[in-house]
Amino acid sequence: MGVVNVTPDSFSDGGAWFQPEDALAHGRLLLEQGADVLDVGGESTRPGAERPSEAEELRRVLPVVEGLARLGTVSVDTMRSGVAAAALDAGASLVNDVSGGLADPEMAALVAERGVPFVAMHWRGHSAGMQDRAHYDDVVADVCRELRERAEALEAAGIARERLVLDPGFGFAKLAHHNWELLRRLDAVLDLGLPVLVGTSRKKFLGLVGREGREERAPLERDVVTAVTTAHAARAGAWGVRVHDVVAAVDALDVAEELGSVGPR
Ligand code: PMM
Repeated sequence: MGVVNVTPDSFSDGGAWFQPEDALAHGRLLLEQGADVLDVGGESTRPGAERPSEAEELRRVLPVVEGLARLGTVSVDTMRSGVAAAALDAGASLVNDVSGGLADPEMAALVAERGVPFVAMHWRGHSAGMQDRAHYDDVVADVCRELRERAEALEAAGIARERLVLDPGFGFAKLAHHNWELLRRLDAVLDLGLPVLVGTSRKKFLGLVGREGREERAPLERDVVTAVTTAHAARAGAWGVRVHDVVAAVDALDVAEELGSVGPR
């Protein structure tokens, strides 16, 4: 899954594809590089970010979804049912909601009605205050329990189980050691029995790894470490990885495939 952020302020590629024509060109390139899905989002979820209005989010994502859906499979990365509905009308074929349906009480019903796949990420609150919620007894057990409860609630709201994908939410209400613990024990998330999406790409904990006492890697310098986590996620049996650098991800998946325990792409 290649990331197309149509935002002025994403931590990972802030502003680079904010103009629709730039986002379209970028999405086209990611497809050529081997992305199976393009994830188009108009709201930055970096820690501390303020939310755009719904009108602004629609203005950002709709032309890009419409253009890219002509070229390939598009998911819309949104927490708003109104944005999801408009993006599905514009050609998107799945919804990626970092709040797993918690941010908007209408989201689950909309997705159920449209019968599209839904990525439900582990989430504990909006970005402005989320790092204050990074408290766990056992991060793996707690995230798995919260994801299982979310999946049950989404099913109860009418989303077919076979359309659900779960995501442990790397970097969302999690400190570096929480992210590593989840990555180390991805098998526990997979044991929930649903496909798992992994989104580690360019996140802060990858900027910090091995850098004690030194400056962290800048976001654009995190693609090699991201690729290593991609190979790990694939070998563990993840359904997908959400990445900025598709070339590196394809290389990592080729290595993972050669090493075994991952099916052919
Ligand atoms: N991370 C970001 C945005 N959307 N969606 C899913 N399912 N999983 C993630 O980990 C995730 C996401 C934030 O990263 P970005 O600002 O680089 O897009």
